[in-house]
Amino acid sequence: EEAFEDANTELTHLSAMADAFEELSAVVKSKGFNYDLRLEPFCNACSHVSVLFDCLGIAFKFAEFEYVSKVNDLAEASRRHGTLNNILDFDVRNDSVKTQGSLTRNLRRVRQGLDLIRALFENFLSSEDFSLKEAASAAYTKTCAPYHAWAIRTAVSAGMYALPTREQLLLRLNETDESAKKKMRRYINASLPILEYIDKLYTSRNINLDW
Ligand code: 1PZ
Repeated sequence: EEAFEDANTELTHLSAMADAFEELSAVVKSKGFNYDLRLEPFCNACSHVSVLFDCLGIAFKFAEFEYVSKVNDLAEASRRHGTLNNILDFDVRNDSVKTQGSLTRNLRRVRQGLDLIRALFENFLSSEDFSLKEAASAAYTKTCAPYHAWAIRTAVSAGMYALPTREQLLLRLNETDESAKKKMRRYINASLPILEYIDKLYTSRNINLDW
């Protein structure tokens, strides 16, 4: 009997991702928005997202490369800068907040990636009639497309046709519909305070979020 119960709570990539964001979220929630969050635990949580890319197939290799290299840049900067606040202070001082490749800009993009996944999971949960392609397209349109160049948007919408089906995704994640939904819900709830925390880093310095 116990073995059957264990099968339900089996540690999958999706549980590891939910765990990582819940841990980070607990810190932000307990210490408040003035807390000086360190880059290292933040980047560790962000790196868990990469497992999703493995389920998407070749069409999203460029998205994976984009996302992973930005997370790696931030992780590499953690020695020099320590915290998220410090990278914003650094770029404000150097007038490089929105400069391509700057840490503050990379953090903005990674945040948009985390929001994309949140929106995708929301769509996934909202209706079983939503195909993965529809759920992902709607999430992308809302969270990232407004900030991406035309060529990128075009490539992404072409790539959407190559996404697996809902069933294929669940199989690759080693989840059932039920187990995946629970973990997606956990990620959604955990990511919200983190997204808000990141936004406040910008707005508290009078940097708008329209980019
Ligand atoms: C099951 C999940 C299916 C979801 C599929 C959604 C795929 C979205 C793909 C987005 C591709 C973005 C490609 C490149 C974008 C770059 O132009 C920007 C701007 O970079 P900059 O000019 O500042 O250097 N880069 C980014 O926005 C980086 C991160 C975007 C990738 C987010 C993906 C999130 C994870 C998707 C789920 C696995």
